[in-house]
Amino acid sequence: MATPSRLMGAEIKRKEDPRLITGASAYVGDITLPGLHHVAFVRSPHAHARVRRIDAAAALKRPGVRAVFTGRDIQGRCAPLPLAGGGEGGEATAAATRTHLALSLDRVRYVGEAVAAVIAESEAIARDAVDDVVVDWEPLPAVKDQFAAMAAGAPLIHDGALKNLEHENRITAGDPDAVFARARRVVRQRMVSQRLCGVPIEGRAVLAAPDPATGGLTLWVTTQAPHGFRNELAGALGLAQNLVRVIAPEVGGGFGVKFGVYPEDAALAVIALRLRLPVRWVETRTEHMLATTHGRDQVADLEAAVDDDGTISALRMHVVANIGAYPIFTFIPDLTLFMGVGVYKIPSVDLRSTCVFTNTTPVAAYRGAGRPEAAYYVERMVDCVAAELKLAPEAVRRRNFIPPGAFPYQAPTGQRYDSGEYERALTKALQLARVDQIRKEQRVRLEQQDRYLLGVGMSCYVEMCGFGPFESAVVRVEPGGMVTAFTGTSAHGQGHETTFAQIIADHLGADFDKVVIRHGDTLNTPMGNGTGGSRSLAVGGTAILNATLKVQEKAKRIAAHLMEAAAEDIVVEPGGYRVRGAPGSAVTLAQIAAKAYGAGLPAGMDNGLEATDFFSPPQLVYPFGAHVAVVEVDRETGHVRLRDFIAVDDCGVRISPMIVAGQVHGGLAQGIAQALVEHLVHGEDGQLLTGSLMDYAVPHAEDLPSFTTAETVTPTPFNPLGAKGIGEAATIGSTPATVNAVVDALASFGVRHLDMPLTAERVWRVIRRS
Ligand code: MCN
Repeated sequence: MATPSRLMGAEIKRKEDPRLITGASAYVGDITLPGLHHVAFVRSPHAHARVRRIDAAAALKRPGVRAVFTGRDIQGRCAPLPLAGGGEGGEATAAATRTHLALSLDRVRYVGEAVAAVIAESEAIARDAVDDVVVDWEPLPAVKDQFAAMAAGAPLIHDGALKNLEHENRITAGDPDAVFARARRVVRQRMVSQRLCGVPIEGRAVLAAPDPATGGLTLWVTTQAPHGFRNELAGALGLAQNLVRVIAPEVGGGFGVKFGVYPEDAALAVIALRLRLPVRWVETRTEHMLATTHGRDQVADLEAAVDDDGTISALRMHVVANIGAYPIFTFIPDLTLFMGVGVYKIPSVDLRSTCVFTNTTPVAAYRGAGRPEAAYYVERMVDCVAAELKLAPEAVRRRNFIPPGAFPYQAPTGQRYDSGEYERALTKALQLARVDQIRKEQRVRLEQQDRYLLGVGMSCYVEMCGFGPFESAVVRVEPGGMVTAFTGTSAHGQGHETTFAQIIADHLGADFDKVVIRHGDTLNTPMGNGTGGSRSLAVGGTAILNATLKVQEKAKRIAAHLMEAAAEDIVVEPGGYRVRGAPGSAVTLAQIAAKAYGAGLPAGMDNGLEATDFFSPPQLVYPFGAHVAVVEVDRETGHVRLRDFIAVDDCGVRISPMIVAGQVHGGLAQGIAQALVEHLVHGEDGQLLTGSLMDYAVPHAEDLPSFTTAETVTPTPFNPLGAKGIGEAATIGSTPATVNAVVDALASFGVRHLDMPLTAERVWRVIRRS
């Protein structure tokens, strides 16, 4: 590191919080423009239906209604939405036959799919007028789950396809068949990672307005990746990219569901262009549950070949994923395969995935996206192995860990794990949890037939993150010495303004409070890849560091010129640039900036003090950790109380420990919620039965204990910060630890596995059965 850290690694309050907690900043729903009109969508009440006719006459008569658009009004003005597909290395089928339209023309494939948009003077009028639009539906047979969709004779969701199969993938290494054939024991288990909803505090919203300056469009959107959004939308509209400006103002959480151009976004863009009006749509919570992409929804069959001492020598896994009606981010099951062996040295693998279309809302990224599923399967499997061999779960883990000396570790899944010390994290977590004491208490309670059964569960996870292909940064010292930086990441709760300012302040000798970080506007930020996949610090933070170092190098040369010293002798210290060994002489960044924008610079040096960097990571980074959950299960009611949760997470070097702790807290809440309460449920006919927060359980503060968080620090050698991601890590580790704890509490009833969510009813039924 070129400069000693002062702020990096320090507990610093977040720059963005004063405006957020005082409600002083603007979300899409707060933005208004002269002539603003409002849009509401007519959505399918059927999981699968033909659209025979749409009659908007009554809606158009309602006072305040400006227009009603159907798919015909969009046709020819917006291409079908870009589709993901094929996965990484997977084999795609039926790709040519799928089209995803902004407003469906003649067929709908899930409840909530939009077929018409009402444009009115107010949001209330637009919503009321939606009920006036009469659609003549012809319901068709629907399939709601992946197995029904793959059964012979299942209705085909996309015309021209032979099956409802999107793509399949397979990773094999070693000699799994031979290892299984001679295995002492084979442990098998089917597991379900159920469908979840994103539920950010702010739902999706978009405001599209014609831009008179260019003849194009400006959009304010709740997106995690404004540049990607702009490029996709411009492509669909046939507009030049520089005619479309995308602004992500304050965004109230995303959790992976605010990626890409949604049908509503494209529809609003066309409406704004055609009517020459600014138009806004703000999602309702029910629309969020129905029409924003869901997460998870996989069923996995696992088999482990094990020796008597707990060594796992081969793993087979087949993941069957329900990807919903339209293919968006269908590489997520591939990520599950890539992380299939977790933290363990398992030489032989046969890992398969099958992505299946169904008549449900599309499934895409949700915090962790594919890696929580992988960690859940392998960490539950290890507990199943331990139970079958009557070994302690930590003993099976220790026996199979990839040892610290093996890094960078070439996993059989093709991943190259950068660095790790898995046993150290587990030992720390078990110590913090005082596991020996818990187990003593557990025995006593069992002997005394206590009403509350105690359970302790653990998990050791590793994830892949820090995705490329690059991230960008511009760092500019203004003439007055304050710093403005622009990043291609797009935070929506993660606190980049704070961490990036820490990096800049330390390396430029700048005042932290005078560093302003700008993001989320394609007009003034360099092309970037947004925020997701816990990439922003490892990739975007490195771009910030690199750009800052380029500025520092020039600032040193100007300081040397000002102090008549050699540039190599200049050191950056808090508040100024000094000549090494000459404590008296110093210049401030403001003095350097004044010179940089003034006259009399050294010969050959240009004016200005700013630099750009595009950092392309040489490979991914692999954070890891160990989590321990302690639960009490009420024998009478089946209710699970999480008594204690210990998370030891290793994200390499931490720039902002307070933000890291906050990310861990949020991640734990989401991972634990999958284990215990959250589940999007569809009826047989494809109707969503959990269409509001009355039916879909999100965790409350009172459901969660005060978390114990700790860390180990294993830097990555693959970026100069030594930093790995933390945004998803705690979601990944906490789900299996919690389920393992509940299963441990129920072991005396002969329970070896229970599918999530572990609601009181589900647990009570299993207790009653035994
Ligand atoms: N950080 C740090 N030191 C590290 C690693 C990270 O100080 N070694 C800091 C970073 O500077 C950043 C934060 O921790 O301020 C998270 O960084 P990172 O792990 O790089 O993740 P991203 O910023 O790319 O965030 C994405 C990640 C994902 S994928 C989801 S989903 C998620 C999450 O972040 N959604 C969130 N955290 C969320 N937090 C909030 N409040 N809202 C969401 O929607």
